[in-house]
Amino acid sequence: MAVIIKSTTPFEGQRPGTSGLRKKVKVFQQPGYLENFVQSVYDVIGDFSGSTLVVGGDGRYYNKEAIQIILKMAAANGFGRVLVGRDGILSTPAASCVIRKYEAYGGLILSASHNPAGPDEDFGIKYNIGSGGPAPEGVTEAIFARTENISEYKILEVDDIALEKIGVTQIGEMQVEVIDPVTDYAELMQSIFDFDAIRELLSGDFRMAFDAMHAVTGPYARVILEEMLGAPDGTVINGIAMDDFGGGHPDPNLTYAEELVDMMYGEHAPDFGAASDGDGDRNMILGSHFFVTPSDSLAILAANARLIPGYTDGIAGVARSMPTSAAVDRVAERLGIDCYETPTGWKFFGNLMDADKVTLCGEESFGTGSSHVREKDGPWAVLFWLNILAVRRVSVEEIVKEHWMLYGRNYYSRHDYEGVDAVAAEEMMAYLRSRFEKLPGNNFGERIVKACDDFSYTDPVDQSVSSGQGIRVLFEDGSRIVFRLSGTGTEGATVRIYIESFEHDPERHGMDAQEALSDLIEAAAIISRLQEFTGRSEPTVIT
Ligand code: G16
Repeated sequence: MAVIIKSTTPFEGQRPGTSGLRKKVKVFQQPGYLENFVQSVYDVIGDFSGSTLVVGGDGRYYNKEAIQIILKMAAANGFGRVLVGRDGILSTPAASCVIRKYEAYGGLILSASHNPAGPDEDFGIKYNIGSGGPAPEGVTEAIFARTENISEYKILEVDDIALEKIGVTQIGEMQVEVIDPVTDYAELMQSIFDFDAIRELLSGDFRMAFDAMHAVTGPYARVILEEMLGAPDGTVINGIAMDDFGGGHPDPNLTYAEELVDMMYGEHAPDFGAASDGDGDRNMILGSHFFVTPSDSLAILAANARLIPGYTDGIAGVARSMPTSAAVDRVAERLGIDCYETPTGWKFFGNLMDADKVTLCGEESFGTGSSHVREKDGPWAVLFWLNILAVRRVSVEEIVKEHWMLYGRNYYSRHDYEGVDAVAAEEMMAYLRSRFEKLPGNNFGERIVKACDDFSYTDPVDQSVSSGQGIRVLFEDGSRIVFRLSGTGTEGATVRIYIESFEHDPERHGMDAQEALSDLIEAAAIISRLQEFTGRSEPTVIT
């Protein structure tokens, strides 16, 4: 078993985006491409010799091949042990859980999250640090800088390692330990939630459905919901994980989780419906004929946290990404705890959680989580809701409507324009920036623009500054429009427009969000000249 040093030259554009490096599978399959990125990670993360690395992915096409490369390179670079999920599987929150539990040096997670999978689709990789969370910007920037001047990588010349069975294999100086992907995570969930109460709920008339979208949460949901909590067989739909996710788009939203949505709005709709995404970090929550926006869900979890065994002592604080609605801010105010507004992307929550400044955090993009791990966590959010329902014994719709009565309703919607010409999208953003001085004072219908800016964040823990995080148009009545370009797409640009207004009057809580926001939606088109720049008049996805 010899360590081979192969000379290589940099590949262009290996800059990790919002959630690591995401590219088409074909890009990753180029000889040396993955190796360059992995070596760049190993080169900049410090002295890990003899320590433990966690490796796993969402099981998408190219997962297995990538893991073999990563393991052989880990051995050649001096790791002492790698913990890898059986068959190379670990959901993103489970990987975070394993990194923390076994005090690993860090982990490599293979996923392109909710993006479709298959030979012509997407693949991705990201490095998580010892706290279990995504590497902070300083580290991802260092990785990127290294990819630009890398000249060689190290790999152990050895046969592929068997990953189908639990057990330990020695390769070179390193141990490869294959672990059950579900066990540690399920134990953590059991330590947070009242499994007896949920079991009792599920044994009565209450009916639920969980859509795993043929992605990584299938095995997790079957073990936790059906085996441990006694939900009837068949509660988990699309539960067989496939390397192309069944040809679908495993993004749990009203557009892509079609089967679940049809069921929840059908004649015999279950009481509770939930879905998770490709790598298990996102969640969508539905009641019978009722959709809970992710922003409302975060606020409701925060307001009800004391009902959950893991949070009976209360929560330290909350955080949300800037484009997420301010619903949780109102809960924080009432609870007398801090609320932080961060840029988009989970990595910004890590420092706040490590410093015990926040317990719960979330994003409008179907991501919710807490300090139990350092990733957003789909099944955790589902169990949180089930635990609340088991205690309160009212419907999802009643919980949400009561919440609005108490706190007011934040009408909210996100419009995505996918596959837009990248140059046109940048030009539109530049145009918007050029209008910062001119817009304040202008009115759009009843609403008057108060201020415009490009969101900038100073991390309260390490004082690092992240600027250019999204253009905000803030109105005098508290409503707002946010424009940003996605950092996770792999084709062209995705323009995201986030629209929000606040309604205190319960008489006006029953509107459809698109209707309630229609004047702001129109204003967004006028302010950005979206159609002129991009040729688009209708969004690809509305949430
Ligand atoms: C999108 C969402 C973000 C989220 C990110 C990563 O980013 O808008 O809120 O943090 O995906 O999510 P995941 O890890 O589930 O892929 P962007 O940059 O495309 O807007």
